[in-house]
Amino acid sequence: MLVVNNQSQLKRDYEEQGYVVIRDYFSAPEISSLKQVILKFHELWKYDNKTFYQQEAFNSSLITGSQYLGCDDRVKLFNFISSKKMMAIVDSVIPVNPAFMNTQLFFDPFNAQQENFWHRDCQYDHDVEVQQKVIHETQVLHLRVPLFDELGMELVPGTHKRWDNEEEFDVRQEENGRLSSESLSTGKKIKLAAGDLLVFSADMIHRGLYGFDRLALDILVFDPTGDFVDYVDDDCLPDIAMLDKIDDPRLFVNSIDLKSKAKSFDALL
Ligand SMILES: O=C(O)CCC(=O)C(=O)O
Repeated sequence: MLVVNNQSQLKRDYEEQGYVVIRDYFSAPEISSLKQVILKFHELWKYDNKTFYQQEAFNSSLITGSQYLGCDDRVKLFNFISSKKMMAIVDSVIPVNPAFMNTQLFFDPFNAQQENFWHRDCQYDHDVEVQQKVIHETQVLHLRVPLFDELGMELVPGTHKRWDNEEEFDVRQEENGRLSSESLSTGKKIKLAAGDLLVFSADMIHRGLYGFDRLALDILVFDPTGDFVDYVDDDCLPDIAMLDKIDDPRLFVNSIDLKSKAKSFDALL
């Protein structure tokens, strides 16, 4: 196991490149216990979302919510998300009041012909002009935990802080006859094994690499100075009874506080 004893180096690497990969960070028992909960969610989710799954899906979300998992499994998941190992990384990148946003589970599309695609997460919320601005502001952090060995992700290092070059823009936005599944000369493939942790900025240019029947849990965390509280779903947060069973609940308490501030503010309007 790699001990994260140099948190300022980790932060420096993340700030420079937009990502950090920590090999062999989680033990086999940690991954196996997480896998039990995630597979339960995944089977129930696939059954319930059969058409979507078979036609186009490549991920699900809201894993910590109450729709598919019972209290004990949710507490297990909350404890994994806010475990000492995870918080050591989160705290080094977001040192003040990091807040939990959501979880996503990435799998291979049912249709093996379905292609992956380059994107920045912010492009689904903002037009190009606003994207150019928000990449210089606070960004959401993805913590990817692969449950099986997988081909991993392809990232364009540094693009959490810089705008696309012409090739990147045309491919990502599908301009000038280019497709978002085409390769990029600036892309860097990061192969991942079960037990590794990949931390990357949601707004850097990236794409998932399909194959090996992957299953990867992404935990999304944000800096409270950014305007992301609306993305937090109440049902995905622990209730009071669950908070008592979480060893270090501050990631969730910070989201609960931000949500309640936002609600009080809305009530004033
Ligand atoms: O793994 C994938 O298919 C895409 C991952 C992704 O886009 C993300 O984590 O934001």
